[in-house]
Amino acid sequence: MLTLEIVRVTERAAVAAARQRGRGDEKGADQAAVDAMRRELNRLPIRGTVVIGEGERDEAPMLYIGEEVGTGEGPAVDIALDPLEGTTICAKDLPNSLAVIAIAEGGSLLNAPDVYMDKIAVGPGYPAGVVDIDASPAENIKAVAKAKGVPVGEITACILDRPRHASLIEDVRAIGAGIRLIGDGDIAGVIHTTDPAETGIDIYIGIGGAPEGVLAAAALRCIGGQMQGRLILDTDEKRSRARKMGISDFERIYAMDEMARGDVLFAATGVTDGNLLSGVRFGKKRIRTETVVMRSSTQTVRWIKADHTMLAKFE
Ligand code: VTB
Ligand code: MG
Ligand code: MG
Repeated sequence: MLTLEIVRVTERAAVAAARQRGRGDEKGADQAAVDAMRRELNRLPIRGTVVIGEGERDEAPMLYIGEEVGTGEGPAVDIALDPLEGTTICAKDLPNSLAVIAIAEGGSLLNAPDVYMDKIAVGPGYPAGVVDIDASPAENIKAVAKAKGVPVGEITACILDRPRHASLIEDVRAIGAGIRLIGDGDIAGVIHTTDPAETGIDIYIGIGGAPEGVLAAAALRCIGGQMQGRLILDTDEKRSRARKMGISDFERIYAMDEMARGDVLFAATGVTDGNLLSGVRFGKKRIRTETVVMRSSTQTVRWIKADHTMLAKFE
């Protein structure tokens, strides 16, 4: 039942963010999405705890880690969310910003601190272990090409455009593979590996946010694919934050199903236009949204195009 309920949560966060789309105001768009997502979450018949949210309680007044959401009746669940993934993308109206949520049984989502995570992901259809976060980018891309049965030159890797990836980018180009450099939005980057025919992306590699890593792992659990992540805990301050969240092995490599265990629900609504989801459209009499919602236990992936005509009620 929650599968459809959570669609409304991301839809309304996406619509709220989209009203601020292209305005150059990242904070305003983010705040609008957070407000809308929180309002809708509190209507769900759950006893939810935010485990991946907008930050610690002191710095995030809403949807902070540990906040309880829902009506307080119903199943106890863990919630990972990013009301507006890709605030800069939204502010510039560039592709692939999303409103995102994942819900799982209490205790099943990795309580990751808001640090960086090294990530690698491929979609379904590859032999187990085809990529390895400890192998070189060249080895990983060659393995993917071999398993796909195409030359390395026909593989495209998605990488966040950041100075920290300079040598990664160089290594990938050195073997002749292509790179889709993205400005932000690596949850979308990971999800795009699941449908290379549509997106043109075969593999995601690089360092992005750990919260986004857990959300991406939740999505891949439902569609299929492989992902590994390793938290980057390179200062005492980060290590002590990690320790407070129950993490003692700072070098640990997390497999996809160690970041998101058990039965997981995942939903994402497009805010700006993207490769798999169109952004919110404001029509004369309706608002149109596109959402993907999925469940790991049944491996169902539903694409929901919705028209919201009762605008007043929609607010
Ligand atoms: C990524 C990406 C996000 O932050 O996790 C990235 O998914 C982290 O890297 O959309 P930077 O600190 O270098 O931005 C975002 O780009 C923005 O939250
Ligand atoms: Mg956010
Ligand atoms: Mg984000």
